[in-house]
Amino acid sequence: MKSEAMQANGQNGGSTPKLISVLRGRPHPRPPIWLMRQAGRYLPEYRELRAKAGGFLDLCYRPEWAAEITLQPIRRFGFDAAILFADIMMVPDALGQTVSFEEGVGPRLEAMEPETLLRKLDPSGTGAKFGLIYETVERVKAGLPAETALIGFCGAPWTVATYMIAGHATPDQGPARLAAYRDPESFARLLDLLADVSVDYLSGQIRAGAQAVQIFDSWAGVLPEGEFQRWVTVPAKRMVAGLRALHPEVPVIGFPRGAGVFADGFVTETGVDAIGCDTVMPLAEMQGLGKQAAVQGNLDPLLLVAGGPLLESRTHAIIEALQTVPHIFNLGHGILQTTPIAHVERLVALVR
Ligand code: 1CP
Repeated sequence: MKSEAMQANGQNGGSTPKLISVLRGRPHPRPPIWLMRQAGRYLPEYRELRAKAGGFLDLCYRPEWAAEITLQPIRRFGFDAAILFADIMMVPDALGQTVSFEEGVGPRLEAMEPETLLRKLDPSGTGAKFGLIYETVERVKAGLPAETALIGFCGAPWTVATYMIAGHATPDQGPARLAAYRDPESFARLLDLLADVSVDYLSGQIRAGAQAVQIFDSWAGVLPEGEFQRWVTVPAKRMVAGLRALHPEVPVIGFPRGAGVFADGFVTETGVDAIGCDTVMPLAEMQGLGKQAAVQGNLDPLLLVAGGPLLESRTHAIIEALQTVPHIFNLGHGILQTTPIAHVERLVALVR
């Protein structure tokens, strides 16, 4: 499957995957499809490997396992893109904050105020852990068909900071919002640090073979106007500029979940190549955004669990509405653990 040329230039031997050409602004009659969180617990082959690993972090830091998990949904469904198997918590973990994963719940971090984090974090010590992730990317790349794009990713500074400050997810991310109101200067310095480390991390993923990158801002939607600008748009702009300077050819997908009416300004100001759209974004809005950037989303993950005629009609509606703009078929948020595999198979068949 791997060719010399593909290894040598990281461009799949000259043939551009459909997903990459859409990210560069070319609409396609049958949109490329991948699903956020496409590797994971809804797959029996994931659960099997997961049971063998000591913990979730062990899985992320074992390149041969992480690469295998990244490839599992590609083998099963033939998606147009693979996304690196890792987590947005790699960055705080590599910076030296204590991170663990609670079974069936999610990340647990040692909660700290921004000022304490700035004193304790060590950006010079990330190399060893990031190196393991880059090795995963190299392994995936070597096992991926030329037509399948490889997407690298990281969390956006705001979303990562919400976990670093509260120690876990809270319904409205109150602890981070409060910290930002109380000490905006320290908060800004923390986000700048996260943005710069994340650019370095994504750049390493790109050098290892990632052909596009996605920045997950899962908690963008809890911020008022001024704060959205300062903590979501400004850091994304800084990251896009940093990445462009290093890798001008590599498309950047922004995913400011819950951006709503701020989505348009986000695209214009950050210069992202594509915007991920959540489940509540109207298709008419996506059509408008699609004049400036590629659009990705926004099927409701619960509708994929339900399946049936509504899944079929909604899938057709999304594809039809976005036919004339560069569009990547995806969910509006990560796939749910209870999703029947047959529904994913049906979705891929419908889109194709
Ligand atoms: O126990 C397990 O097996 C772990 C479940 C799991 C998985 C499969 C977690 C814990 N993370 C992941 C992988 C992961 N996380 C990927 C892999 C690639 C793929 O898409 O296949 C990606 C892209 C992420 C990104 C991620 N992690 C986000 C952003 C996207 C989103 O869903 O909003 C967030 C917020 C996280 C934190 C996280 N990690 C894991 C969980 C359960 C959570 C969310 C918990 C919460 O709501 O706070």
